Amino acid sequence: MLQPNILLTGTPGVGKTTLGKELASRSGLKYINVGDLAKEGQLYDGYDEEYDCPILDEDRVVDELENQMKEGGVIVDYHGCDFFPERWFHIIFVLRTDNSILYKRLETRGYNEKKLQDNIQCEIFQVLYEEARASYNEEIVHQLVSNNPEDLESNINQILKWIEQWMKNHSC
Ligand code: DAT
Repeated sequence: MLQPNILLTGTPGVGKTTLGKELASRSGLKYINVGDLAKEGQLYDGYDEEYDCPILDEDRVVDELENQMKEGGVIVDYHGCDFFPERWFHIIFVLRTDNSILYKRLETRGYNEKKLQDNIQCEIFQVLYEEARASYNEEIVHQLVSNNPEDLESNINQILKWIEQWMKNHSC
């Protein structure tokens, strides 16, 4: 494996997609949005009436991604991480956004009040950060502030540097 696999996780709206796509275009790594992948392949296992969204078929998602993850050089974007095999990722970034900023972003997306409140609570209780720390070696789990365009730029540069270093350490 000559390129690392990176997981971008965090509450919906924190900026995973924005960061992941930009990072992919600047690093040459491949970007995979698990939500889109599931939609395209209909990798669902029922429907959640309370949250008004399809339930991800986690096993099929893992099967679908396995070969690409073995090859390396993949940036995975998803608001969850406990069902991915631990061996897949070399580093995990949990994006974090201040509540008032996140609220505005999700409002712009047209989320209803319940969905808005659920996601804001998820961010307040750092649910995704705790999930990442519980599912992976804590040493590879890092938080990144994602409030404004300056944060985005600095996050990209930080991750690009990490990728470069990883590749140096793993070249033969
Ligand atoms: P996610 O993929 O985590 O759901 P997104 O990348 O779609 O989030 O971003 C949600 C919105 O916020 C979108 O309109 C772009 C904007 N955004 C993302 N990161 C940002 C940042 N660092 N500064 C300002 N706006 C940002």
